[in-house]
Amino acid sequence: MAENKRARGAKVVVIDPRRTATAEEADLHLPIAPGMDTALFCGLLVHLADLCALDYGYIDAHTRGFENALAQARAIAPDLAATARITRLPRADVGRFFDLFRATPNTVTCFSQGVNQSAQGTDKVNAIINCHLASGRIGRPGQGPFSLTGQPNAMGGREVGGLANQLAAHMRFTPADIERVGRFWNAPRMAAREGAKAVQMFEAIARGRIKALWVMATNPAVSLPRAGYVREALKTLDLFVVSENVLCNDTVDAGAHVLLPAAAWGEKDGTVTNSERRISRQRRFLPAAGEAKPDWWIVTQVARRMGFAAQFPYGCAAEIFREHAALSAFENGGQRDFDIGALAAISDEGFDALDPVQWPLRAGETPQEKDRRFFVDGGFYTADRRARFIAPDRPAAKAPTSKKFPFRLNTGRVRDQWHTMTRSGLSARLGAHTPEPLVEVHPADAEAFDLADGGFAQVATRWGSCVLKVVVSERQRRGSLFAPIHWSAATASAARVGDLVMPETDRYSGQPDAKATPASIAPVQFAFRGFALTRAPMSPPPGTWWARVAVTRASGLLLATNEGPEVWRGRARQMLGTELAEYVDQQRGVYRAACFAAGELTGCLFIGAAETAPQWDAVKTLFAAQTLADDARRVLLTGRPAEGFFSAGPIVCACFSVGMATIRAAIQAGAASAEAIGEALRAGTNCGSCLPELKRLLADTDLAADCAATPPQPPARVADDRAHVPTATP
Ligand SMILES: Nc1nc2c(c(=O)[nH]1)N[C@H]1C(S)=C(S)[C@@H](COP(=O)(O)OP(=O)(O)OC[C@H]3O[C@@H](n4cnc5c(=O)[nH]c(N)nc54)[C@H](O)[C@@H]3O)O[C@H]1N2
Ligand SMILES: Nc1nc2c(c(=O)[nH]1)N[C@H]1C(S)=C(S)[C@@H](COP(=O)(O)OP(=O)(O)OC[C@H]3O[C@@H](n4cnc5c(=O)[nH]c(N)nc54)[C@H](O)[C@@H]3O)O[C@H]1N2
Ligand SMILES: [Mo]
Repeated sequence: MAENKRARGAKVVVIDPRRTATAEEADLHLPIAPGMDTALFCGLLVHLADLCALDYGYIDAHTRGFENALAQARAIAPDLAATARITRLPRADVGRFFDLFRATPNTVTCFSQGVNQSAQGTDKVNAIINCHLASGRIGRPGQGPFSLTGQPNAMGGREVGGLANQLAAHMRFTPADIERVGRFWNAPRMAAREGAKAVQMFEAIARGRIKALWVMATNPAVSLPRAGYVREALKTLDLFVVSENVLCNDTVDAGAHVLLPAAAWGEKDGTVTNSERRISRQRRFLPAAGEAKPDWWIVTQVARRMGFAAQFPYGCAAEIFREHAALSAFENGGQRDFDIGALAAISDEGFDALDPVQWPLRAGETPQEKDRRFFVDGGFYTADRRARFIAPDRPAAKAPTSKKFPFRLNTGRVRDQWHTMTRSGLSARLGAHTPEPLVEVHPADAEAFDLADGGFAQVATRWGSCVLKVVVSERQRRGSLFAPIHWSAATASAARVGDLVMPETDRYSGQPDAKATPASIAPVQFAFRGFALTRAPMSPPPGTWWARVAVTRASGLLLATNEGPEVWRGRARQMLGTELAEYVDQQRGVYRAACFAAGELTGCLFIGAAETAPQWDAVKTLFAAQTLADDARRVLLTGRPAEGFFSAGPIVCACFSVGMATIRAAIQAGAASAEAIGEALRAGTNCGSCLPELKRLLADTDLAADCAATPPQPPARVADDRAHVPTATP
């Protein structure tokens, strides 16, 4: 997207209550009031209608229900002023967005969880699709509504029917489809209706309606709303099976009776499908660890032992794929979009060599490029082949804020972690960017609620509470809080944000509203801060705030505590080992200890007054070394980098492990643009996701340079994540 903007002048509009890194790259950012997207797109539809910018040819030929949808849009957002008022956006910005959309036929509306994860998610999506249908901007290159599915294989999951409200191969719970799938599989006891969706399912477990559960490749004790309730529900099951890559996570720890070791993505064979319907082979590149087996193999074995050996004869992924392809084509006749019948007889060798292919790929047809584009000439997958305009409901928050819970808690992702961190949390490089669980607060709210940047706060909702590090940021909306979803009981003392999220769901999709729970926030004081580093993961001391961080060749704990140096001194031997070097300064509340074994640093513990919290960047680099030179050992307990050695600071570019201090130094040495930083340090030249941060650093450094007369000395040497230790100090 950034390249399209740079090379061809594409305009990017970001609609997000927060000014995200994506928004910083945009031509226009609309910090919409939470949940009000339906109003914005209703306003847009009205605007397009009033300025005669609709494609009535397309509407008449290929759709139904337009008049009704437009009337409802008018009722919700009659004009620009009303749209601006409901969405709480500046009128001029709404006007600019409407004009841009109207004047740009090649418009794609990409949306993900800010739209979907909402009690009005389906309405929001329909309001967006209505604008594209009404302007005929659908299916042509560069035009269309585009749901960015989040999981790498979210589309593949839908193709195989991995949802409570679908059968396999895009068939539904209609009598004809149930009968068809049953006949194909010779399955006399087909499920006759939709199953419970995720949130409902755990309610059914809590009520004792579901007695056995097999959790595969998801960590619901962390990621579902009201995660504490989910955990309790899991404990009531008669049979609770988990297939996992990892030995423990919050779901396993909730009391799994059976834990099946599953191979991870790089350890198994299969296919994945991306958002443009392109199926790619996923090929194994690592041997499976220990006794781990692919999920398909595990399912096959269980089925055989339940007496279904004849129905589960599979010996490899290709065999399953052929059956999947055959079902997609079974009695299809062009009625169902998902059809890969052309692959139903693919050989094992053909499957192994399969290049990425886009569906539909019907048997006996040579697809033309135009067949690969849906909906340009209608042909929707409804009985009359016409698309339906759906009139949305008036948007309204499902749960009101109150005196007790005056904020809206918005939740989501950070750049360098994946969901519940069971995999990404193991990477030292990724852990360096955002090491602690946090909550973002607008400066005005921070002031009103006595919250300090870098301090701590308790965020509470009707459902639970967390203690998070406070990040005060202009990029946050007033009245909203934002907390990332990644931490769990496995990685932090009190940061499982799923515990806070309300169980309200969209009434059609069942998607939980994870972005708008009423919440409160209050400061939490810790007199002391610190960290511990050990070679093997240690169990955190009770009663302390902690967050676990992967560090090169070590396991890190960031600590915040009201227990003073004396208490920590008493604990150090137990935490680290017996051969300790210590440094104590009672007056200043400082305790530092380092443990060595055979010249190698094996553990350290730093505690200090919160105001002068010890920083671990320098110590971390020393820790990455095999052995420490004498001078490094001497300076270790000072917590400062050894002379001639320089800590790169918090990592900004994760691809090349380039730290903030290194980047600032390069800027001061003359790098005046993100490109120049890239040339000097490679930062930002691979995945590019740190480019917004580089630009922010450039802007900050300009400001600082205006204020400071003498710039700090550039470093003599630059460290990276991979253990540069001052053994050869110049
Ligand atoms: N690094 C990283 N990348 C990931 C993932 C990960 O865990 N880590 N997960 C993947 C998965 S499975 C998914 S589903 C995707 C999700 O991708 P996104 O949907 O981009 O991720 P979220 O962080 O949930 O961000 C949603 C955004 O919606 C905004 N928002 C909140 N409420 C509203 C609202 O009412 N209206 C609008 N317009 N915006 C709102 C939030 O402020 C937030 O910035 O990410 C995928 N990519
Ligand atoms: N508050 C809030 N909650 C959210 C969201 C939000 O934005 N806000 N986002 C929601 C979204 S969009 C998503 S996608 C979910 C994600 O939530 P989850 O799916 O629960 O999170 P993951 O950490 O991806 O969990 C995957 C688990 O499967 C394991 N695993 C990985 N690969 C395999 C495999 O091949 N086989 C097996 N058997 N196991 C494997 C991993 O170790 C991990 O424990 O969170 C949802 N929850
Ligand atoms: Mo997702």
